Amino acid sequence: MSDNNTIDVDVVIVGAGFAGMYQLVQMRRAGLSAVVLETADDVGGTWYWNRYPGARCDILTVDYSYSWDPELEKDWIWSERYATQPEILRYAQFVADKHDLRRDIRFNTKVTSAQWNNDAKRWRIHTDSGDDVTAQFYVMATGCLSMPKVPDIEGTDRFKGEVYFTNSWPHDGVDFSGKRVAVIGTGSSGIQSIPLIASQADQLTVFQRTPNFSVPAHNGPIADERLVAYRQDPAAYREEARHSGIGVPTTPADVSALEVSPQEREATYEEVWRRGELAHLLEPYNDLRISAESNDTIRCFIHNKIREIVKDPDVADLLCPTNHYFATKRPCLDSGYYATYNLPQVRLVDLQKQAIETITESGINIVDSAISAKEKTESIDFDAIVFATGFDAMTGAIVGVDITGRNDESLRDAWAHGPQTYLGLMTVGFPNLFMITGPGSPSVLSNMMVSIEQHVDLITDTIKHLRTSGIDTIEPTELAQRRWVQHSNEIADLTLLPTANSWYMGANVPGKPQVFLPYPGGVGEYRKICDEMVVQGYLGFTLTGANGTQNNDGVIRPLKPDVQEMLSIMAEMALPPLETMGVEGARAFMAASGANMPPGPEVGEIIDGTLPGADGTSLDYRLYRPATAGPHPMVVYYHGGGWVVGSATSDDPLCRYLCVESESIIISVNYRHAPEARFPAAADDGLAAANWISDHAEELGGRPGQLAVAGWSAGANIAAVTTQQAKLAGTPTISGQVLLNPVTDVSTVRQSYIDNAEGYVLTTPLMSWFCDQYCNPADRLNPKVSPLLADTLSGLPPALVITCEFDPLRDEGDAYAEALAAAGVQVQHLQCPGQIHTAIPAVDAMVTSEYARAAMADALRKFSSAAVGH
Ligand code: N01
Repeated sequence: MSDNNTIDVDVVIVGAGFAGMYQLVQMRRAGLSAVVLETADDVGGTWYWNRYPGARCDILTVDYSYSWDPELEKDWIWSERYATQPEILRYAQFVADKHDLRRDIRFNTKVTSAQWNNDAKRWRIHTDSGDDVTAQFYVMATGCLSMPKVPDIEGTDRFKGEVYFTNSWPHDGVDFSGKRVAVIGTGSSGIQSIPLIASQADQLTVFQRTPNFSVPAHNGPIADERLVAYRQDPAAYREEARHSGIGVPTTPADVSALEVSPQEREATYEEVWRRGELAHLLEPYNDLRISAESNDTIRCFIHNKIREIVKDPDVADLLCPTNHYFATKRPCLDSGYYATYNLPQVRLVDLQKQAIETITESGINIVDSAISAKEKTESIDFDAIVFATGFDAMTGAIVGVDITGRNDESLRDAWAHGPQTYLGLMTVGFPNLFMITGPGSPSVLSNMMVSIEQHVDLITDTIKHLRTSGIDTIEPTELAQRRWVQHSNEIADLTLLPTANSWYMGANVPGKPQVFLPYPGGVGEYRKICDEMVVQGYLGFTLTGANGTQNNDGVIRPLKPDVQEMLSIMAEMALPPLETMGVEGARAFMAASGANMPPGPEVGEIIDGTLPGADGTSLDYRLYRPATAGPHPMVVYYHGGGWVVGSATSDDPLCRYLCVESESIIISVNYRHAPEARFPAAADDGLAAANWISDHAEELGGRPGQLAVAGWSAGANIAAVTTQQAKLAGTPTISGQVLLNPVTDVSTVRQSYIDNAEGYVLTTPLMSWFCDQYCNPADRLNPKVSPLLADTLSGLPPALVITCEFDPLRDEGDAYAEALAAAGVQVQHLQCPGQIHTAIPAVDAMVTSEYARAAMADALRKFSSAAVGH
């Protein structure tokens, strides 16, 4: 204690729930002085406040237990599968007693504000007791669902009867016998409490704004099979949980819900319904989180269950969630919830049809939503109103404290448009402030106990590292934080999660920015990311100490999530490099793997034909015609494949996409391949094909004078060369060029050949092999293979040049775009961060590159309309 009202410690921890308690243990173990500040008069956090009837865990309590004290595994035996709130609170108290935690916890102490002192490199925390704490490290262990949502119903203060909030329930309980009770809200708290309140009350009216999915808990003794796995080797069991998806040992499925018969699916859903575990509900199929069609199968299954249980079909209908997919809002676990609506004293008011107009002194007035909002239709009197209306989740408790960081910036302002964090752990501008299970970490999408322990261990190891390395402060970099937020959102966007108005999105609190709050990539993957961050020297953090500043700026997951997933699958397949397969082997392999790609959209018509190449060889083409009335603008498309592999049909999905989205005829033309026909055969065929198509525009259904070229990789090389050759020859007239990952300089020496040499499908050795197959060293300076080396690029048609960050060809594509622009050519240059060479043609498979495909189609439309104008 430095003066009467201030204590100085190494670490201040806010909150004495499971997170704060374990953080205190770890700080003591590390030999650091720590104090915990807690508003309540005892430990327990969530389990201290949420004492409503029926409050229980919705993760098996055997999983929802600390793993850091192996003795606890023996000392504490849960009485049920899902322990009740009093039992979980007793567990927290038992741990506090066993480890004598209370001596370092200041109860009845609410933190009001906190300021970072940049000179002292310490935090000063103010409390409502008047005491201040200063500390080098400040840990917010305030929980994700601890700040009650402010009631947003007109007249809430007017009611003269009893008012209860599920999230701050009276300690002595409530007796609803003989009373007329209203419950507002049908989230987990409402769904757990409603059956018990109904069993006491004279009348119960439930006000439901959104029906929720709920599954029966089938509570009782813990299933033997689960206990066997756990008791055999508790440490291994816990370790499996740490590397799982949601922090509970489960076996991920590898089959889609749509790949099995309806009978098999039904039987599987019956089985998971019977098991009564949320963790297993999304487990049976691998696409319930990402495919609307698959999710519909489980949605319908639960609807049918509700209709089986609830006798009144109209009420059953109201209870069936139809405006969101299963698990896009947090699903609930219940004990007799749906059957409660069969009781004569229970009434369900659907707030989609009838709105709460106001709460009055004696009850609630509801109006029919279909009539004028002011027209009162019914007034219901109550003795008690229970608000089960939820929380300002994930951010509420953190910004509820007035936190001021470096540069006097307030955290509230910094997060005005949604929380900005690196790994959900720290935030820029707030040195040495850690959040346990903060926004941007798996947190509420996981077994909280597993996520809490991982964060506490990480924070502890970090503080120990700083101490032993003479480092005073740690803070994320802007880049690391921005890209983490983006990465987390990109994963969410691959799922159905952001489609619901959920508290995961902040949608339940009026005015709250709507962004997806937790990290949806799973606890195992998240743990791996955090471990890699540490191994890479605290990548994404700036560390400052007496010896200066280490700026470890960087991005921990630079690849787009779907690209990364695809690369992991390919890595598991351990395929031999393409260049080792021989020419015929490579061609056969590419043809076979192309057949497994999603087919792309339907087009109006496909015609296969032939046209003469430069030496008269017959070249295949495939014409894709839009379904709309023609004639259409035309695009000559050149496929990728390093001048060695591929065909007129090998980029079929992309050609279909471009046809539909740009409303153009796409003619994918083959060209002679190397090594049988070496340079300049492919280049000459490219020009010959463009001329032939231009000459036959009308008979092909195209509009004469509206001819663009497009290509991917070596095909983009041919497209670029064709525009140059056409300009020199004066024919054909080309309205624009779309160059996707173009080869523009076959010297293969640029930095991107070093940066992206291996691991991103197109490798530097493969590219060298392609070049060797196609041309001699002496040819490589020829602009017909290295269009970047042309004497001049001026006068070429407008271009869209797309390059990908993790592509050996990146730098030569970038250089071509810059050279075109320097030569006065109209260029749109799209650099795609986190993408690889093969991502953009993968229509319907690689979602994060959709914008680049859309840009290609958009450019083609613009080229043709400019050509019309011309
Ligand atoms: O809160 P909620 P909760 N007028 O936000 C409705 C965890 N938890 O306390 O969906 C009318 O889920 C609101 O309607 P809508 C668990 O993670 C765990 O129940 O926004 N209605 C919704 O129906 C859970 O998800 C356990 O349209 C209004 C309800 O109130 C999280 O805590 C137990 C309204 C709020 O549901 C939150 O659960 C309990 C208004 N003005 C909680 N405002 C376990 O089992 C809101 N609503 C471990």
